[in-house]
Amino acid sequence: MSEQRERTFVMVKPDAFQRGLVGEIIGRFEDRGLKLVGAKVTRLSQKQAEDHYGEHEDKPFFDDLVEFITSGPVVPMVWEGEDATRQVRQMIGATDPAEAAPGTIRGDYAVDLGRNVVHAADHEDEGANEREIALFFDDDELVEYDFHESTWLY
Ligand code: RTP
Ligand code: MG
Repeated sequence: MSEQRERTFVMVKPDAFQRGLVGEIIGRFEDRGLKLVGAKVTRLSQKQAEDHYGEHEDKPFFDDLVEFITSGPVVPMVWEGEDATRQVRQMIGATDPAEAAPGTIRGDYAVDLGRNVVHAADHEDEGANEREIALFFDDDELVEYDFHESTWLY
């Protein structure tokens, strides 16, 4: 993995399973040309959810957020690419889907602030990727591979 090729943490949320949007959401990142290096289907424990969203523990919406994210399956994933964290945040759109631009994942598939179909690590929080990836994956669950012989495909 070259220095510029970041790994970023992304997670399909339970509402996407309810609405049959799991493949659609994963496909957005694949279509963009990012490289999938880790993924699983799982359901978060209360503790995992509280750790994952620990930065929000004092917010009034924390209990609802934990209840929602533990309400069904999720797909934690790791995507790799140049400037991947910032690119992915742009692709998912604003936190409130009502504010998210059409063309973004939330802007195209969601309307409710509490059910915004996908999570991504915050590109303004430097430790976010490392912390979130470690919460969901062991090192040997992330796969290193090349796309063909190309210098521009990851
Ligand atoms: P996420 O962490 O899930 O990717 O979302 P985000 O970075 O865009 O937004 P963040 O500020 O981290 O908030 C986490 C999730 O909490 C819910 N939320 N509710 N009621 C409210 O004011 C409120 N604010 C945030 C959202 O579902 C958001 O995705
Ligand atoms: Mg966040």
